[in-house]
Amino acid sequence: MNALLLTDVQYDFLPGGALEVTDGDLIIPILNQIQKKFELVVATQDWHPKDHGSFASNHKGKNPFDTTLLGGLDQILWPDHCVQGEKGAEFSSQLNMHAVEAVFRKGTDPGIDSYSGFFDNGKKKSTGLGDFLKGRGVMRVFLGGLAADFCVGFTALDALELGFDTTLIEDATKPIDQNGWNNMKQTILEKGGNIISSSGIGF
Ligand code: VGL
Ligand code: ZN
Repeated sequence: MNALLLTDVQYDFLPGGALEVTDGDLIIPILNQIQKKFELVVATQDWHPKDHGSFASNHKGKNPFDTTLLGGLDQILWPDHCVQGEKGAEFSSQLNMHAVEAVFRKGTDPGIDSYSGFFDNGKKKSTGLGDFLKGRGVMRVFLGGLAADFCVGFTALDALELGFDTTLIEDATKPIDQNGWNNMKQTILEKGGNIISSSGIGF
């Protein structure tokens, strides 16, 4: 069974959002188009409390994109984004959510960030996504969404570690930073992941 994972297609990562990804909106028609090829579609949602430790605003004297230590881990500080219940945390109304069977929220603990849809950055807590997919008999996962160099990439790396055959759909994702994305792609390929174009989905 093949599953499609829609990663964080939320207003704050789209043009005009608090942590906007350039051309992030261009992936939405592609994600809508490819959903019909999959028997299972799930989504992740970045879902932070206002006092989240990844927000620069919660660290005196720090600015967005500065770094700090959070819970003993290196942390990039972000603009406030995807605050629980706010517009920026909502899925784009352009994204077709009808076929999405489950949504996995992440980043809810103020003391740790969570890029991957499977685990927080310290691998302390699981979201349940891995068990859900395994329970549904999923062997192969395909990924798209935002942002390529953070949440999509780290979700792909955890999927590989959990033993899923993992494929990133390159035209269905966009990065915050192109260099970071080049490095992430390299790592995904080295760990056995696949990177394809949506036109190359072979079923
Ligand atoms: C993300 C930075 C902070 C993402 C989430 O969805 O890629 N990036 N929070
Ligand atoms: Zn976040």
